[in-house]
This record gives sequence, structure tokens and C-alpha cells, in this order.
Amino acid sequence: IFDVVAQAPEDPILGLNEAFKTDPREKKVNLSIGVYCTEEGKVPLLNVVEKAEQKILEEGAPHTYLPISGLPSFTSGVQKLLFGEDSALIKDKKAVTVQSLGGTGALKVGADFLAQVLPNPEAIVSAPTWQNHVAIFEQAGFEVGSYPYYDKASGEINFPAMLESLKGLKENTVVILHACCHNPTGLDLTQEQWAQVVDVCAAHKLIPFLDIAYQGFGDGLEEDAGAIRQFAASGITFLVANSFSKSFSLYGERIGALTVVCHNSEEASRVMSALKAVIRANYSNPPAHGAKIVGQVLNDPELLAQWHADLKEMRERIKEMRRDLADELKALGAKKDFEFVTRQKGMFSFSGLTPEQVQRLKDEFGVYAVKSGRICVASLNKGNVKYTAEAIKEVL
Ligand code: PLP
Ligand code: TYF
Repeated sequence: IFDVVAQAPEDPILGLNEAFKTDPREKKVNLSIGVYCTEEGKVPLLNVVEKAEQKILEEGAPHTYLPISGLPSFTSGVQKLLFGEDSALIKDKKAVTVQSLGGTGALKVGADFLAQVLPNPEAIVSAPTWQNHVAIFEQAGFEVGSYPYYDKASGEINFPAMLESLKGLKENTVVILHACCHNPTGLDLTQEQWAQVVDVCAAHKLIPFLDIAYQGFGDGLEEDAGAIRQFAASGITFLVANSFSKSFSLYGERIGALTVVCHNSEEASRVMSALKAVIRANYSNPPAHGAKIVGQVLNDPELLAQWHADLKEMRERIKEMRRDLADELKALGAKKDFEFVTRQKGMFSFSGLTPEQVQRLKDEFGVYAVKSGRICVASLNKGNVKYTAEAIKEVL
């Protein structure tokens, strides 16, 4: 029966990451996958995670099942992080949150839920976007289109085109939006532009689905929630998929959450029951360890302050690396001005390198970037930034 199974294409980013691991070259640099590395080139074990794990160990609790919707102290902490401590949405019980298998799992549960609710499910993603957005929504039965975002000629967002495109959508189209630190471009909307997006979504009865996988990597935890807070204030229904993979450096623990904002608490209670039905038929209930760590931190003022500090360190190191890369390229007299790298947010930069240049970077220098020209600036460090700049200068 498996004769009919075709060879499925590899995930381009994860494939590159695997190829990097087996590359024997000493000076190799991995700018492919979105993983934050320290100055020493290692994925960090955050101080705050170590402390939280110590507490969990001391408790010595048995490994029981979690509720279908996840650890309650975790999900309530997530709501505060997304909407703010004093959010009216929380007080009015309009939002429901379920723990998920990373941000990916949140998108998947959300997509499955929406596919049940919508008669002809249609979704739209930014051009370009994280490719898994398309895969997840298509597999859930959606027809997936795109809206203009990145303008190649200017290297900026084409906001008027984006807004016009949203205005032309059918009612109940699911609009997937990167709440901060856009993957792959590093270009975010301003708060004024977000206000206009909120207005269009409300006027055209669209269903915003905000993906926030890098909260804290742009300008700070509160600042990066600006778009979410604007949607929350608008009174419309929307969804949020959030991830702690990057912000806690807990990639392998698969910890995130899906939040659905409803019109009232009665609707919210029905939506929660539907989300639980989706989860039950998929994996029954979520894994506990990551939720215990994040839950501890979100509910302990001291650990919370430590997390803010850990995140600040990561965020500022990335900013420094953006500065260094642009400066190194300038000093080398590169053919192109890379100052734009310093204005982009989060882990990524759309470098403008062509697929041929990206190929040469890998073949000749062992510098791995994504074919689209996306580079992960969070894997640069003082030890490899100059080499990376020299390689880029050469292939230009
Ligand atoms: N959404 C975006 C935009 C991402 O870049 C990622 C990165 O992995 C995710 C979602 C999913 O994150 P997770 O690893 O938590 O599933
Ligand atoms: O875009 C990235 O690099 C991260 C990590 O299928 C990632 O979001 C990449 C591909 C993938 C899952 C995660």
C-alpha cells in the first residue's frame, strides 16, 4: 500500500541545520535556523530556567497527567503576559488559553478548531512568511493565500499594499499576522500601522490570528505585545499563538499556548470545550515539564525579574551583533550598504543575498543561510562576525 507514497520534500530550514552539523569545516557559521546562541556559540540554559528546574526537582512531584487544557498556573500566566496584568479581557473571562506543543502546536490546534467552525476555511499569510504557516493551515483544510508585505525594491514593508489587500478579503478570512519580530524579514509594523490593521480587520469582519514566537526579542516583553494589546482593546474576536521556545531557550520542551479571545464568557466557555475536543483527539493532553518551568517563572516576581534580565541580555547581544555586522561590512568596503540590518527586529534579517550568493556562502565559506537570503543574526558572535562579513563581501 505504500507504493503510492511520494517522497515529501525536506523542510528547507531544518534540512540546512542538519547539513551544518555534519560539515567538518572549523570556521563554519550556522545562520540558518532561528535559534539564539550565546557569545560562545552555544544554545543557552537560562539562569531563570536553572532556578525554576531546581525548585521543581525539590518538590519531587510525581509525573501525573496534566489537564487537557494544560497547567492552570501556566495558562493564566500566559494571559497576563499577552494582555497585561490588569486586562479587562482577563477579568471578564473573555479569553481562553490552552497549553500547546510550542508555537507550532498552538497554530495547529487553532487551525483545526477554525476549520471546524468555518464553512469554507480560507487563510492568508504575509509574503513572505515562515513556511510552516502555509503547511499547517493547508493540512487543516484551509485554502491559503498571501498578502503583500516585503517590498524587494525598497527593502521595506509595502504597508499601503498590505492594507488594500486586507480590505479586499472575504468575511471570516483568517489573517495570520506576526505580532513582532517578523520571520523572515525582521520588519515590523509601527503601532500606528497596527491600529489601521485592527480597524480593517474589524470593518471587514476578518479573523486575526496573531503568531508571537519572539516576544521579548524586539524591544521588550511589554513593548512586543503592543499589537496584541491593540486587538484586545478593539473588542473583536481573535486568536494568539505564542511560543516560549526562544524566549526561555526551551526549544525541545515544546511549550507554547493558544489563546482565543471571544465576545463574552459564555462564548469563551463553549470555545474552550471545542479546543479541548481537538486536543483530546490529537494527543490527549500536553507534556508537563516546560509548563512547570514557565508557570513557576510567570507566577514568581523574583524569577520573573530574572527572566526579564535574561531576555534583555539576549536582545541586546543580538542588537550588538547587528551593529557589528553592518560595521564590519562597511569597513571591508562591501558593495552594498548593510545599515538596514541594524533597524530590523528579532532574530532574523532579510539580507538581500540571492540564492546563488547563499549557495556560494555555504560552498566556499561554510556560512549557512536560508535560500531566501534570510540570516539568523542571533547566531553571530564576536568570534565569527568578521569572518561572516568577509564571506558576504566576497560573494557580493
Ligand atoms: N511561528 C514563527 C513565526 C516561528 O518562527 C516559529 C519558530 O519556530 C514558530 C511559530 C514555532 O515555534 P515553536 O518552535 O515553539 O513551535
Ligand atoms: O524559522 C526558523 O528558523 C524557526 C525554527 O519547520 C524552525 O522558526 C524552522 C523550521 C521549522 C520549524 C522551526
